[in-house]
This record gives sequence, C-alpha cells and structure tokens, in this order.
Amino acid sequence: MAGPNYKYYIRSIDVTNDAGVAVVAETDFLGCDFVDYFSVAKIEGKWMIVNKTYTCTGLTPKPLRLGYWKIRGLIAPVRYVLEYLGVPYVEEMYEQGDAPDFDRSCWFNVKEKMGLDFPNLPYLIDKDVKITESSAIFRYVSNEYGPSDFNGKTDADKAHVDMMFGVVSDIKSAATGHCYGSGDRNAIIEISNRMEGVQKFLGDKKFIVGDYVTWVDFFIFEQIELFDYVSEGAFTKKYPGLAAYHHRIASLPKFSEYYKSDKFMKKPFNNKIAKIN
Ligand SMILES: N[C@@H](CCC(=O)N[C@@H](CS)C(=O)NCC(=O)O)C(=O)O
Repeated sequence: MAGPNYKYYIRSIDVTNDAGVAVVAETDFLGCDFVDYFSVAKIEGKWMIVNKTYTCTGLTPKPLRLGYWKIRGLIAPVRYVLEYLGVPYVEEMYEQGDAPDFDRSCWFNVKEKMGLDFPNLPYLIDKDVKITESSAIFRYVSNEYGPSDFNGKTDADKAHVDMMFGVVSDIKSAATGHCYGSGDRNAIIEISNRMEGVQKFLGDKKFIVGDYVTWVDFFIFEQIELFDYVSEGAFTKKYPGLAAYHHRIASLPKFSEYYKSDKFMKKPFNNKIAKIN
C-alpha cells in the first residue's frame, strides 16, 4: 500500500514514566517523504499512540527510467554513460519471446500507452522529459548530467564528437544488419576494417577528440566490444591503438567497477531473432 520503495526509521524516542514521544522519518510513501511525531502513552500496561502530527518534507526524486529490450543493442552505451556519471536509473526491460514466434507483445501491448510522442525502444523518462531516439537520449543524458566538456570543449571538438557518432553509427548499422540478416561473421569482420580510420583519427590522443572523455567514447567502446566478440578477439589484436583506447575506457572510474560487475550485460548484443547475438 505504501509503494515498493517505502522505507521508515525511528529517528528518536523520548519516554518518561508512562508518557513519551516517538519521531519517525518515512521516505517514498507513494512518492512523498514525511516526518511523524507520535505522542505515546502506556495505558493498562500497553504502549499506545494517542496523538500524531506530521509534516511532508518533500517529494522523493524519481530515478531516470530507461526502456529497452533485454539486450545491449542501442542502449548499452547509454547505460555506460549513466554508470560513468553516477546517475541513478532504473531499467524497464522488455524480453522478446523464443523461436519460432519471437513474440514482442510485452512491448507492443504498452507501446502506445506510454505517452511518448514517437513511441519506440529505447525510451528515456526523466522528470518531465519523455523521449525516444538513441542519439537524443545520449545527448540529453550528457547535457543534463555530464560535465560541461562532455560534448566537447571547443566547437571543433563538439563537431568531432558528432562526426565520430555519425561515422561509427554507419559502421554499427552495417554490422548489425549482418547480425540480424545473413549471420555472416566474415562479412562483419570485413566491415570492422572500417574502424581503421577511427584508429587513425584517434592517433596519439587518449580519447577520441582529445585527452578527455566525451560521451561518444562510450559509443565507440561498444562497437569495439561487438567486433571483438564476433572476431573472437582478433579485432583488438589487429588494431592495437583501439585496444589501448578500449582499455583506457574500461579503466575509467565508476565505469570500470560496473564493467567488472555482474550488473554489466555481457550478452546478448542483439535480440533473439538475430543470427548473431
Ligand atoms: N532511430 C531509433 C531506432 C530505434 C529502433 O530501431 N528500435 C528497435 C530496437 S533497436 C525496436 O525494436 N523498436 C521498437 C518498436 O519499433 O516499437 C533509435 O536510434 O533509437
């Protein structure tokens, strides 16, 4: 009745003989926090509440909600950014059914009822913001919660962040097409060679646009992970510059703990209907 996240604790008790006062703090009673003052009295050997006053101390902040299939897919790098920035979030995961039907009704039953302007997965709901489109979600999270240079320090760096998002998105789409379509690992390995240009652009820099982290680093990280998975580690052997870059990202504070934890989703990259997941 009080809601799934409801908690309370007794802040103090003061008793003299058969009279006393207890102070209780409550959080997230259906979204509200309260402090309650109970006057208590011992009547016929039993402690009873004889009066209560209370005040509402605020509204419990609702964590950001991310909705997506129970896969890595488009949302994994957004998860990485949230973990790296230490932003609390809850995930609403939709799981596709098994073969042969690959039922997706768990999502399609609610899709039009969520109040989204362009209903799709992934979605983000945070305060009064309700959005879809993975690139918009990335940018929202980065602008709202990231440091001021998380999109790039200068206009040139900002443009490079956007450029690298576009470049790697195209490579990702080509690879994902084969994961769902042909299932041809060699075709994906061939596509992975397009990352040579990314390695060249990285050069001696620590991160993709300079010696500081931007959100697009996590997007590129995820693509390196996919290519290494499909090639069984051959990708990072072939591209040592990208391997070192991947290692630097994997070692970032907060993200490294998440990456090593059970919370990190190792698989599947793609939905059950894909040939490579
Ligand atoms: N352009 C969209 C594409 C979203 C998309 O294709 N979502 C797929 C999963 S990756 C989906 O199953 N959407 C659910 C739907 O079509 O209702 C984005 O980047 O977010």
